[in-house]
Amino acid sequence: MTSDTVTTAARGAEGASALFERRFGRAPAVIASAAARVNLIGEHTDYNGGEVLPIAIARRTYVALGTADGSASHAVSATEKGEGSFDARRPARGGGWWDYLAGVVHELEAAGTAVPQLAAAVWSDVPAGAGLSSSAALEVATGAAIETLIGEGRSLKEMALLCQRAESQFVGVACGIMDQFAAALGREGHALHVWCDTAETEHVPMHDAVLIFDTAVPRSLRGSAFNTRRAECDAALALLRERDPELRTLADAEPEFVRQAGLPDTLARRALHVSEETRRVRATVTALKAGGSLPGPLLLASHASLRDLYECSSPELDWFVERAMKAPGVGGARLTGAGWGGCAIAVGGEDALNAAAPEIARDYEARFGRVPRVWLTRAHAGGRVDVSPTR
Ligand code: NG1
Repeated sequence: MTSDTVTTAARGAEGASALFERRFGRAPAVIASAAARVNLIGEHTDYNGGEVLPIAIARRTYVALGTADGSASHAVSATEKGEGSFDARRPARGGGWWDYLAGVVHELEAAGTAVPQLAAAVWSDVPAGAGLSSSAALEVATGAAIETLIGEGRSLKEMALLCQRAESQFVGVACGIMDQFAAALGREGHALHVWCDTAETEHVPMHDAVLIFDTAVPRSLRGSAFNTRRAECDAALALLRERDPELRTLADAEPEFVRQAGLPDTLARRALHVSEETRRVRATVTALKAGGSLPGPLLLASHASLRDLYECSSPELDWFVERAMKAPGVGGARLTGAGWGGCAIAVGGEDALNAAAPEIARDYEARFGRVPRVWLTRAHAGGRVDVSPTR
């Protein structure tokens, strides 16, 4: 993995720089990058004030940047079609991939930072739509590049918070803070423990290899079902507050309190998942801090809860978890991300995962007629500046 990562880093910065030169006829002033992420445990807890434990992975998005003359900013991408343009003074949503860049500029302007017109070139090896948060990687890389260009001294954490506002308010995807935090604050050899209610974070040693398995099932239900779950969680919290007006978040509710609250069945199941999943994050963090590996049983319990209580799994994701657990040396597996298709993970020894991956992929294709995508990763660095301006 290490040599792969080095190659990717060199290719990414060079790719962004070469694209910039081709389009704009000069070298970029700055290049910054941010990572894709995968969540180890803590699913559907971020928007309920709970805890999450993602890692940044060895797939990255690079943004090469300079200032532009004239009254418009321009953006090109090595992977996305179409050239974007927007006015950095008054960015408006256009429906294109460059909305993520325009959104970051919009939030910077809203925070009182005057952003000059920009020229931007994007290079990425993060697959879009696979549940690896390609949008957060693009936002954070953009934010880090602009910050380096204009030098207002914002930290990566402040930038991640600003990027989350860009995604939820400008682009209009009501996400929590997990994705941008992982893309920005991930650290090699560590998972990122995030308290989503206070935005506090800590790095927890995590040296396990993680197999990411993309079921290649389009997440067509995801948007509407995700919103339904959010509404159910809000409704459950409102009812629990009738019994305990002091209850701050759904994640704060103890499992026993949820069980005895007499909530309507569906709301009780959603609330119990959020409550227990947050406590599974804490138990996982404790195990990692004690020098252990990711505890397989907790990952399996998380999956069972997502399947039975939160009802966001799919036949393909359930099949993967069951099949992965039959492979020698695999210690745990679960769906990751919102569910309803998308990705799952398995953990265990690197050799075991390497041996299991092609066999599982072959069986999956035979069973479902879809070709999965599979990556083996470890915890990598989040946001960083790859090339700074020479002042
Ligand atoms: P995915 O499905 O990986 O995009 C979504 C949310 C996360 C979190 C998880 C569920 C977006 C952009 N991201 O992740 O914030 O809520 O679901 O744990 O909606």
